[in-house]
Amino acid sequence: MYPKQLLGRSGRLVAVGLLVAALLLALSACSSPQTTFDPKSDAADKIQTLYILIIVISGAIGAAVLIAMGYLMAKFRERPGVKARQIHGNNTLEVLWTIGPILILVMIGVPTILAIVGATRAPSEDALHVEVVAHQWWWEVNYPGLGPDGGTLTTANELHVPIGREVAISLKSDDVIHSFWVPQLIGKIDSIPGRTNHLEPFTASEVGVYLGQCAEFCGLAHALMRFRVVVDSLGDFERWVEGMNTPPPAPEEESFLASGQSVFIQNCSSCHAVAGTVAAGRIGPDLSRFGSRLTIGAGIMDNTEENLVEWITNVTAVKPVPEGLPTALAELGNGKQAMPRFDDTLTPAQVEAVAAYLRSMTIE
Ligand code: HEC
Ligand SMILES: [Cu+2]
Repeated sequence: MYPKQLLGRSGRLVAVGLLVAALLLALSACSSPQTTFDPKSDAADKIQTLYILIIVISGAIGAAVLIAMGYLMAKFRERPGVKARQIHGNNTLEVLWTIGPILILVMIGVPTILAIVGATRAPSEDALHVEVVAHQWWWEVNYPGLGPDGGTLTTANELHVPIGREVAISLKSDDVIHSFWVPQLIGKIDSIPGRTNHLEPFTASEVGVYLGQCAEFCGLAHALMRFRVVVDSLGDFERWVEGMNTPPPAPEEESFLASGQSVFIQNCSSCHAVAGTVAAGRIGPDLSRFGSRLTIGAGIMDNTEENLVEWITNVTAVKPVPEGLPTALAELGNGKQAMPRFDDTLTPAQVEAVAAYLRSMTIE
């Protein structure tokens, strides 16, 4: 009868409610795009194995302690007329509960340390090298050697990597500390100003699009500093590299797209580059073949005509970047500037034209 005495009727209801809530919370994590329980690379697999090992061991200990506690509380509860036995030490027990935890810590510690040391291993010879530079609040992505004539291929907020080939990502920061995390593939590790950090080389095992997120508070728009890792088949990856390296066809003279291009060159090219054109600004994300990108604004909205127009018209309505130039970012030095709003300098028709021009540059 003791559980009834321990917990009143309402107490039991609350306990059941809490259990159900915890279960629902755990289940809701199953379908999240940021889940760590659905690894799609060897490195993420390793982390999951370690995680499950630790959960199982600590779960078993937690259960054993709770069951023993409940049993002992019930068995040795106060009874009228019975006096508790007074015990002063027990050598056998003390030896056991010293050795037991040591063994448990070794079981958790050895694989953990091996995994940490393994994470610092050098990439294999044919690994694909990607250099990521974190900016407030977007990601610059460079592929040394993959650009035209063996130069660097640059893009932003979207990493393409081939399936089945090792990928070695190095991380830098242009301003404050950020952190690179793609739960299903790799991470997380901080990008620190003045340092180059290296993620554990990983090999993706399934074609798909994986969500990444800055995982270190880095200012106002930190939560809106996302990115995508696109795992391509080998053929798709080659097509992507080739597409990025092919200069986009010049728009037909006097056309709508040509007017968009000239708006772009006049208003945007000081900050943005489009490979194969005169636009070569480096302050904002590289917009080469922007039409092939999935998202806008460091992964915060889908790349649609409507969203792009909204972004260019008034960026501050969708992302809390500092307003006006020179900006708070510019005061940090570093030549940094935020994306300005264009609703007072461009007409709606001009915004539509420049949006159409950017979206016209796709990869077949
Ligand atoms: C003063 C520099 C500056 C100018 C001028 C500028 N931008 Fe930007 N732009 C930025 C910065 C910085 C970002 C990154 C903002 C962020 O995501 O936090 C950005 C982001 C973007 C993005 C999203 C890129 C991505 O990878 O998702 C687009 C599209 C864009 N700008 C278009 C334009 C267009 C079109 C113009 C001209 C009409 C323009 N920008 C003018 C600095 C600028
Ligand atoms: Cu960040």
